[in-house]
Amino acid sequence: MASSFLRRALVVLVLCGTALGVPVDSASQAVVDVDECTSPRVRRSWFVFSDAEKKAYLDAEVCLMSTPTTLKIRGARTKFDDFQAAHALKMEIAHFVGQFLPFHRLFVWAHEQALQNECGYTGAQPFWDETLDVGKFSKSIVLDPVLGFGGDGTGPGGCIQTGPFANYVNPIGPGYPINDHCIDRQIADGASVLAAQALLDSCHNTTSFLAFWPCIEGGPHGAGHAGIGAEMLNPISSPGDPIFYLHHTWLDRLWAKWQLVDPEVRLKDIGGNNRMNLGNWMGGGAPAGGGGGGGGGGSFVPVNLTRPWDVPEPKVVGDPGSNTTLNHLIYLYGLAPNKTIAEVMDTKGFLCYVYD
Ligand SMILES: [Cu+2]
Repeated sequence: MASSFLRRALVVLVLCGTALGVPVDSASQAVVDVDECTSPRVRRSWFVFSDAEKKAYLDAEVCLMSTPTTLKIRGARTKFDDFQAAHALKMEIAHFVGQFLPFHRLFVWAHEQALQNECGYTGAQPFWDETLDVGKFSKSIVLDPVLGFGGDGTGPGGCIQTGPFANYVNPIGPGYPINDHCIDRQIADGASVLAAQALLDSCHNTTSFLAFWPCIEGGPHGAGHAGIGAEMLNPISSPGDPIFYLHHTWLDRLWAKWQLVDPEVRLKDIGGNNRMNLGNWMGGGAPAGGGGGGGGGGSFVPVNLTRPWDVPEPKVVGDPGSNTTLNHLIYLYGLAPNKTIAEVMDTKGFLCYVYD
């Protein structure tokens, strides 16, 4: 009882301390119970979804796309856009940094919550088992024109022409600019080879977070972004393609599986730099593994990473120095309550899900 009170008090304390300089919504001021997870949701592969389950998920995403934004994060018109907008604002401290995996874990969770709370979705967030599509993303059932995310982009704008998202007008991107455009893709089957099981195994066999995280970010992460291409390959605006969430849930699953090999140690193992070295993208290359955080892989496209005047430099909050610790605060501009990395280390904490 006392320790539970202490944990809650700490959460409140952390939140109050972050009001300075960090966008904090009213929901994040609430005291959050970090202990309750009696029946975790089970996240399953898209490949085992029934047709009805696929349709329910796609319908819910379309619903987010047709629900006006309430957060009004830079450039956003819809609740779907809010996620893309928040990702753009946070880009500089969310990739090639220690919070890469924890940040995207909370981000995907917030999206799953939005599907459920805003659009009545009753399932859990599915993932894309990319090992089944290595080297042949273009033929994946995930891209089915009816019960999937639609196919490759075609024509001058590279717009997707099929599927439930074909007519979506995306107001953000590519990159930081606020620009109406379609969801575009440029599938690169060659780049998707980084999703290979052998590469995943080599990541899974690492024994420290500082080895595991770059292994995932460089290879399997790059595979999904570069394999789908165009919007997905843009490190700032990639959540403009809804397939982003299946890809990042897949990466989150890899992390969760790795953590469960030695939970005593790995549910507390975190580290890394807090700010990325922009040169990782500017130089046209990718770090360890050759994939790149949505910016590398086999078809690198130079991306302008210079923040425009109306995008403030994202602040690092919670760490005493320049390295990522469990106290690092993950904030999502109101998409979800602010959380420390410590709070998202275990998917069976307040996040309350497990993987199939
Ligand atoms: Cu990202």
